[in-house]
Amino acid sequence: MSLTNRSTISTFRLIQRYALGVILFCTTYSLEAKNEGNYLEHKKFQAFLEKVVKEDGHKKEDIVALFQDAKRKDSILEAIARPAEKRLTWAKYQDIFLTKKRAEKGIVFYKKYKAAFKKAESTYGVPSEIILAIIGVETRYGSNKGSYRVIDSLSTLAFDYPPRSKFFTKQLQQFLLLAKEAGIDLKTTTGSYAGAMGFPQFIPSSYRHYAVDFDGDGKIDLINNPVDAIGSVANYFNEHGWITGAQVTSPARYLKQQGKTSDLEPIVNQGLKPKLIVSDLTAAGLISDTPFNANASATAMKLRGKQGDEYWIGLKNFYVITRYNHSKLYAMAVYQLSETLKPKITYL
Ligand SMILES: [Ca+2]
Repeated sequence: MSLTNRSTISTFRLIQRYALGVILFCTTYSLEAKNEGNYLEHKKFQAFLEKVVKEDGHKKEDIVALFQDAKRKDSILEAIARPAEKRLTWAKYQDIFLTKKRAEKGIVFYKKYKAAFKKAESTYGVPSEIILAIIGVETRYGSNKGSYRVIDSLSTLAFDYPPRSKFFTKQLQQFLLLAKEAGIDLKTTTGSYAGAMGFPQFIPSSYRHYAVDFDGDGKIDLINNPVDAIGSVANYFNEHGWITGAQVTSPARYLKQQGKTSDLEPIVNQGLKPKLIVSDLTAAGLISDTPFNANASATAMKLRGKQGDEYWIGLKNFYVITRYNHSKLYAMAVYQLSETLKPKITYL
């Protein structure tokens, strides 16, 4: 092979490689532009920018600078499309949240912050085991507070997730205000795929309205301060109507009455709000294992458990737990974890 020929071949190969490189670069770039590009040119961002400058007095250049760095994340869109509460049965859900390990870690966490739990209980009337179970289910007592940058998750959901765009645009607006008030770093703060932050996973609007400075150091910090988190969860429950000392839920049995053809379907799983009263459920053949006041507001649930269908009657306090996360599986996991923890922390 002559030098000339070799040189021609290598030039050809170089061109080939270059062309391939250009194609690869363009493909990668266009994918990145779609998946990870910033939001400055996005129509919804521009409307948002006008709004927050006008309503909240932010400087336009500050917001633009911040969003130069905000990225759309497809993993966030995938996560919100299939939340655990919608795709899992109760049998599967309990395997995740009601483990021995989660209960054991809860006892360790309680011991460490016992004084704060006691104070939260006496200040807000919410039992320690409920506060503890919330923090346990949300973040395994602060060991998993979420790794998405909040600015990315809220931008992605506000600007690129039409079904919840309105809600997350509001959360994004709240996040900017929260940063000013609580000294949160807008660029580095991380949380869940839905922008929930800290030990108790408060979304920005909840953080602004329900978080409290429970250790009195002059700062409200749910991200690094477990004491503020404990007080804030209790305050959230108190503000949502937790009734001190009242029951939460009870398993029930379905006794089909002779001669009656109707079944329970029209009354079970009819939303989270307790719209019926206990005597309505009794009349339909759903009998609580625990004695309840016949006039108490109640909701009837049927869950697919490990041994087949389970019936439960939820009272007002069960509904209050669902104000934290609008799911009966979530509230049931919190309740059952709290019941496991209760006898173990009572005499600590
Ligand atoms: Ca504090």
